[in-house]
Formats: sequence, structure tokens, C-alpha cells
Amino acid sequence: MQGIVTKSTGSWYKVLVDGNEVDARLRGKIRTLNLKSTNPVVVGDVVVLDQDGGEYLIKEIEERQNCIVRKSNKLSKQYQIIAANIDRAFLIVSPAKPYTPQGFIDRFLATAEAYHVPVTILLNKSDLDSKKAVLYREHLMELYPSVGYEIYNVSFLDSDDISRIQKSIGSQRVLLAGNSGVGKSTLINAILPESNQKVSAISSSYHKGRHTTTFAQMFLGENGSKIIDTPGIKDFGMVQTEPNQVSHYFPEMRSRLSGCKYNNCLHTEEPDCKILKAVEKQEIAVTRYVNYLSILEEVTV
Ligand SMILES: Nc1nc2c(ncn2[C@@H]2O[C@H](COP(=O)(O)OP(=O)(O)OP(=O)(O)O)[C@@H](O)[C@H]2O)c(=O)[nH]1
Ligand SMILES: [Mg+2]
Ligand SMILES: [Zn+2]
Repeated sequence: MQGIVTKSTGSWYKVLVDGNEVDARLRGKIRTLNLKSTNPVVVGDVVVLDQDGGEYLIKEIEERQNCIVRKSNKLSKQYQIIAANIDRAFLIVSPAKPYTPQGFIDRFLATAEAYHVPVTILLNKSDLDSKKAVLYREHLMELYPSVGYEIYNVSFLDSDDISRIQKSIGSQRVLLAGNSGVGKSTLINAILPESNQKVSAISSSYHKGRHTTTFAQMFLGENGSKIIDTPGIKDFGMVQTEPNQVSHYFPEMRSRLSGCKYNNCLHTEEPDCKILKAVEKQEIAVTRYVNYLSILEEVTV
């Protein structure tokens, strides 16, 4: 029988089979996909199950259409798959309490481009009105539409915003991503009150990396939609990328690449580089370019 993994703790799994969630374990030897990941089975995976007595065993994983991946840590060659087979991702960011740096946003966007996952940015906590929050919000709201990303200024405490978000989910399978404390579980609770996800009060402990949600979990919504809550991610490292691929993951660079003199241009100091010219003319945002350079540096090491 076949099912979809809805929760993975590393030692046991929840799998949705014919509308029911069952507990399952991994069979000792599994036909794994060719991936150096720290977690062989992830939320969203389609798996084949066997029943052994009363126990369900996962014996096979179907090939993934896509996945969102992060490096276990900056130096490691290993990586962790956050979820698989998703239609789109909502990147939830917050202008303050906690602050989501633009570097984090650009890394996530580039990772999603690499795996062909469309992203909508939900700029949450629109009720925060400190000077810093307002300025940063204005910056993000201007920047991202100009490079082709959808971004919405919302509050998950506002029921009108919640119904708009719910409408936009339709029947899709959506991953919620974002740093700890931005409101991922708050959104799940607003859409699916019966899910009762733990949320925590905003406090200074976010800076010490407290995480309220500890495992990714898929929730079943209206119209067959599936929403995946994930633990807050501190940082993304680009994985499995050649240096000359990185500019393909920035839409405003991708559309200009044919203008560079050299095919293998990395857009750092080459002559006749269309990207460098566009940065000089402020047609490409310097903040995006700087984040491009930092990803480039990381994959070149
Ligand atoms: N002011 C304000 N607070 C919000 C809003 N949305 C969520 N919060 C609060 O932000 C805090 C953290 O929310 P969570 O939903 O736990 O955040 P999370 O992204 O799930 O965090 P992790 O599970 O640690 O990754 C809670 O106290 C929420 O009430 C909002 O629109 N405005
Ligand atoms: Mg959470
Ligand atoms: Zn170039």
C-alpha cells in the first residue's frame, strides 16, 4: 500500500493511508534515493508500506518531484531535506521581533529557484510600527515585486488576511518556511484551529535560538490542501551548486546573462559584464548583488 509521510521524527513516522494517519517505522534496509542527506524519509514523501503484524513498515520511497533542502551546517557536505513534493512555499518573514535579514530571504529564494519551487513571501506582523520595522517593510515591499516575487504585507492576527491566504492556498501543497518566531505555527492555527500547534510568546530568547516547533509536520486543510509547518531555520546554505549556476537562481540576473562577454562569467570583475553594469546603473539592487556574492563565495570554497 502507498501513503504520504505527514510527520517524521527520525525514528518513527506518521503516514497518511486512505485518509487515515498510521504510525510507521523504517524497515532496516531501504531502497534509498541517491542522496547524502541526514534524513532518508521526509514529510511529503510518497512511500510504499508493508504490514508486519500490527506494525507498518516503510519499504520504499518514490522518486521526489522536488524538495527543499538545507545544509546541516555550513561546513558539512551533508544536508537535511525539509520536505518533498511541494507545489509552492510561503516564506514568512518579519520586519522585527524577530528580524528576518534580507540575506536569509535571498538564500531561501535562490534555494527554491534551484529546486523549481515557486515562492510567495508573506511579510507578517504588519501591526508592528517601530521606525525600523516600517523602513524595512517598505524596502522589502519595493524590492521583491521588482525582481518578480509576490510579497504580501499581512498580519496573522487579522482574520481578513487569513482568509485571503487560505483562498490563495486553494488545494495546493504548501510549505511554510522562515526563521524561528515569525509566525508559521500561528498561521497553521489560524487556518486549522483543530491542529493546536504550539506557539510561543515573543521574547528575547529568540536571539538565543529557541525553537517552538521541532519537527516538520503536514496538516490536511480544506479542498485537499496540505500545509507543512516546519521548525524555524537559522540559515540556509546553498547545496549542490556550481559557482556559475548561482546567477541562474536570481531572476534579475538570469534574464541578463546572455549580455555578458564570457559564457562562464561569475559577474565579479570580468570585463564587459552585463550584471556588473546593471548593478552600477542600479537596475539590479546592490543588496541582492551582495547576497549573490556571499552565496557565490560559499559554493566556491
Ligand atoms: N504582533 C504580531 N505577533 C504575531 C503575528 N503573528 C504571529 N505573532 C506572534 O509571534 C510569536 C511566534 O509565533 P509562532 O507561530 O510560534 O512562530 P513560529 O514561526 O512557528 O516559530 P518556530 O516554531 O520557533 O519556528 C507568537 O507569540 C505569535 O502570537 C502578527 O501578525 N503580529
Ligand atoms: Mg512553530
Ligand atoms: Zn557577467
